[in-house]
Amino acid sequence: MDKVMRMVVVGALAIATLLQVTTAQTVHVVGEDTAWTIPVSGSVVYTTWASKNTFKVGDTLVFNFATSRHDVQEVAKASFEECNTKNVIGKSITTGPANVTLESPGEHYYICTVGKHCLAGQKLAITVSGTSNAPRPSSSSSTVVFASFLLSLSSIALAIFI
Ligand SMILES: *[C@@H]1O[C@H](CO)[C@@H](O)[C@H](O)[C@H]1NC(C)=O
Ligand SMILES: [Cu+2]
Repeated sequence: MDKVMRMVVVGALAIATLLQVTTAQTVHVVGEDTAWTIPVSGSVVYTTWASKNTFKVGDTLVFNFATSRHDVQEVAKASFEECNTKNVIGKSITTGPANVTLESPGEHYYICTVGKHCLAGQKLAITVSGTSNAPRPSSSSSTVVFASFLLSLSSIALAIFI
């Protein structure tokens, strides 16, 4: 291969690597400073928070709460709206803080089943998109480190094989 061709290949590989890395998983801290609790102004806190985030399969939700004060239960939409546990999905998570990995695309609903917490607004609805989404910038610094690592690795590989 001539020099120009090599540069094209290296460039294409570097871009492909970067695109792949920027689609890496994101960690979302539910409610940020509000954490996972009974929100003072009701469920709007979680609605607003969810609207500011883009959720993707493979991402992680971090529910910050103290064990035995709250829990996390995924439910079907009907149970989310009525704050009941008639249609639960999986087991409730009773140990906090808890990490939940988003394993499937679509709508996901989480409530706290302690007392009347859900009725008071401790409920979260999110929409998770599939893995084939367009890449987006990641805020995680470890992702950036990982990106440069992969880039160096691909450069070394190219230096050897071309
Ligand atoms: C949950 O995720 C956060 C952020 O990635 C991490 O720091 C923490 O160790 C995780 N906790 C558990 C219990 O896995
Ligand atoms: Cu609660």
